[in-house]
Amino acid sequence: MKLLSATVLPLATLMFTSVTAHYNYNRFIYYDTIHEPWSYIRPHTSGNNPLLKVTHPDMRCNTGGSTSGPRTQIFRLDAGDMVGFQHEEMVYSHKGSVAFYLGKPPAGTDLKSWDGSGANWIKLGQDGPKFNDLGARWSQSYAFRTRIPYEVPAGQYLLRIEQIGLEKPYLTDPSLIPEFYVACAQIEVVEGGDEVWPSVRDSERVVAIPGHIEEDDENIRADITSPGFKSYRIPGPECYWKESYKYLGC
Ligand SMILES: [Cu+2]
Repeated sequence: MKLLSATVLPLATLMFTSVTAHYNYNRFIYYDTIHEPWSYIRPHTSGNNPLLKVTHPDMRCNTGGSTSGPRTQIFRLDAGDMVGFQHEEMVYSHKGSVAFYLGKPPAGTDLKSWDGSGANWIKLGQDGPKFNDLGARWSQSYAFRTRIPYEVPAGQYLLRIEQIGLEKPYLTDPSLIPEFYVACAQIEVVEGGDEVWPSVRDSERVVAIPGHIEEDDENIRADITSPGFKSYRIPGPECYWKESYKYLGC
């Protein structure tokens, strides 16, 4: 039956390519609008290749992303708005957690020229596995979304996605770590919330990148196919804003 094979074939292709192909979150999402590649997202030179070293400065905004701010536009939005990142490959993301971070340039540095350094990052939201009797279930998609919490004060920020591929060769070669897929959008929160940006006194939840995840964190080497895989802590700090705790997976 033609109808049946036409329905099944793309799915089979999808399942095959999802084992091998990598991807690249280069489209910024605002509600239902999926922008052109690299609009509002700092260009990087990694292509579809993941980052493999959690302690490398490229973890901030990917390779080249610390200096590509001046040629990237800033997207204006309000606290409470829905945003996200999408990639263009015909594959789902690898199984693994996803987290959204917000970074604020230090005083005296404008957003476009900030390289992402310093303890100026907080986690906004995250998504990890749900466990039931059959094991772990992961959200796998082309796109991940989050809400800008209502507390976020007006100002300019880097919005960063960090999706971790946990299916990879660290299980046979412990010197390797999983695949990190990272991108930064430049945003300005116009109508912001009442709270202030966290001070360094909140240091446990205000982090530098790299530094937000330890190299020996067991959660970046979890054996997710093992029958003993029954719990998981999404790497990185706790989410910062209370709004995040309510419904952004924190
Ligand atoms: Cu991969």
